Parts: sequence; structure tokens; C-alpha cells
Amino acid sequence: MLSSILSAYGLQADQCEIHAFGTGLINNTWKITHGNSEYILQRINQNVFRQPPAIARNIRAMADYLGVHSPGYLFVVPLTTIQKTDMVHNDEGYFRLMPFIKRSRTFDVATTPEIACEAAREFGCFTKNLSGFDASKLEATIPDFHNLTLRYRQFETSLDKGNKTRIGEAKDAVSFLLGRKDIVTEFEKIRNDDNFKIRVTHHDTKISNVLFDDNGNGICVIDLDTTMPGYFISDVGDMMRTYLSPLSEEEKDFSGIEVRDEYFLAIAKGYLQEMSEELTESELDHFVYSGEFMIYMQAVRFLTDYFNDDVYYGSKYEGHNFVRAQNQITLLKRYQEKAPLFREQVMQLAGSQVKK
Ligand code: GN1
Ligand code: MG
Repeated sequence: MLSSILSAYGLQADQCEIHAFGTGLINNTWKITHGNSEYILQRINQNVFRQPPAIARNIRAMADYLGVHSPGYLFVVPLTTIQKTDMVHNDEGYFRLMPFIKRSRTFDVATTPEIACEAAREFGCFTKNLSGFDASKLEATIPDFHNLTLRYRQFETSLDKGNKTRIGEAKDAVSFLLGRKDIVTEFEKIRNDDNFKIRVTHHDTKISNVLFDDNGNGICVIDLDTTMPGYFISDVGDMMRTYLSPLSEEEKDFSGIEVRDEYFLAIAKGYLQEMSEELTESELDHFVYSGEFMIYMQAVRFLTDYFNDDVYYGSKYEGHNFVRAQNQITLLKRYQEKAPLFREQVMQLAGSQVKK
């Protein structure tokens, strides 16, 4: 299947080593080795990304801007085919090939606060470098991706139309999420707040989307498919969701889920190092809210998918998405306990900054 794709880039499959790569839930990813050259090949999941060419157009537009305004900034752009296209389209879908950055490594989990801080700095730097770029020029590769109002509505619909047995079994989780609708209400206030800026937002800031060198310094951010106009709370919030606990969303034993203060501080330091001058006072006031926003939204999305018979995320065992949803609910509770402390810390960190 991959040989015709590789040949579009002038590579012969029988001269390449091909290995499945990474842990993403959405796209298929392979590492391709051809002599001394290494590449990442991906097939875009078209059930999720309805218009894959929009991804390529977005990346091109950002690359053009950064080439002029931040020439030293490493921004990984897909390679072009012999026909000079950014992607290959055939019956199997849309594919693209990227250079594999030499001597780079990724982490599946945030293993130290330093790594978390570097990742946060990289995501902050990405948005900062693109702050002069008109975000509205980017196409929404997944319309309403982080629109919590819509996610909540989809949850309500799944309660109405979804798998009745599963809904019955998840009563506690359902009433917890319905009981935290204030998180949705706060999001709606943000949408009506002119001091909340629509920025170039990555929307998938897990640690494995940052490349590091051997010394643990960040090199660049990757996986730009969901980069589109959005709010900074998506990026900061998903870092909190995925770096604060030592256990991932896959963990079935919730007793070990905790929110580590030093990782919160690391995210805040790293991100604000780049972004404190950019953020408005309203935005800064919602720095801690961003964790609630993203953890809550992910719990809602997993539970909705469970009620919809796992059509979106898939499921490796019976009840998988229910476990993921409960895991995220536990994380949200742990996060909530620390929120007052975190608010103080953010104010202290930002205290010396002149806010716009
Ligand atoms: C999906 O495929 P992956 O792992 O990069 C999802 C994210 C979720 C994440 C949860 C396009 O990302 O929003 O946070 O799963 N991406 C999409 O693991 O839905
Ligand atoms: Mg992704």
C-alpha cells in the first residue's frame, strides 16, 4: 500500500525500512528509513479531518510568514512530491512525508518538571512567533474542535440517543459532568470577551508533540494538523491535562492520579516566559481555568464517545472510553483541589509583568 506513496516522493519501498511509529489515536504514522535519510510518513484520518488539503494550506501559510519574520525558528514543513504537491491523495486517503529531525527524541510522558517547562516554552514560543500572523487566515481543520458549548451539546444528545445500557452504568459520571456545567458557562463568557484573543493555537500540546535534543532542550513543536484559530486555554489546558499527573488518560487504577505542583509551576514558567507580554489581563485571569476547561472537555468527549459506541476514539477493550472518562473526572477533581494554590502562583509569576 505504501509503495506508490513513497514513489511519489522518489523513494523505492524495497529500499526503505518501514516501521509503525508513535502513539496517536487519530492518524497512522510510520517511520521510513532510506540509507542515511529518515522520514515520518502519515496518513491523515479523513473521518476526523474532512479536508486534509486545508492542513497543508495552513502549514504553508505559517511557514511563509515564519520564513520572513522568524527565520531562525525551526518549523517542520512536509516535503513536496516529485509533482510538487504537499500531499499524495489516492484511494487509501491522504498521505504526507516529513523529514525526521536528526538526533531528536520525544517523550511519551513528562518525566521531569524541566521537560514540562521546555515543552511549555516551545508551545508558547510557537504562538508568540505567530502573534503577528492573522490567525483568521487559518482554516478550521476540525470545525468547532474545542468549542465546549458544542461538545456539551453532543454529550446531551448522546444521553438522549446513545447506548442505554452504557448510560445506565455511568450514572455517577454523568451527574458529575452535568453538575459542572459552570465550566461551559465560563467558556461562553470567554467567547463574548473581546479581551480574549483568537490566536494561532496548536490544539494538541501533549509532550510527544515536542521534539527534544539529547540535553533535554526543546527543538520544535510538531503535529500541526489541529493548528487553527483558537484560545490559548486550549494549549495551556492540554499541557495541564497531560503533564500534571504521573499517570495518563489510559490508566485504569485511578488511585495514583495526582496533580503535581512542581509540574504546574513548570508549565506556567515555561509558557509565561514566552507569552506573558502577549496575554491580556483577562487571559491571564483564566490561566488556571484552562486546566479545568481541557480536562472537563476531554472527560465529556470520552463519555460521549462511550455512549455513541466508541465511533470516534475506538476502544481496545469493553468499557475503554468509560475508563478514560472516569480517569479524566478523577484528574479534574484532583486539579480542583489545587486550583486556589495555582491561582496564587500564577499571580506571583506574572506579578512583575506589565499587563496589556
Ligand atoms: C486525539 O490522536 P491524538 O492522540 O493526537 C484527539 C485529541 C485528544 C486525544 C486524547 C483530532 O489526539 O483532541 O485530546 O486524542 N485529537 C483529535 O488522547 O480528536
Ligand atoms: Mg494529534
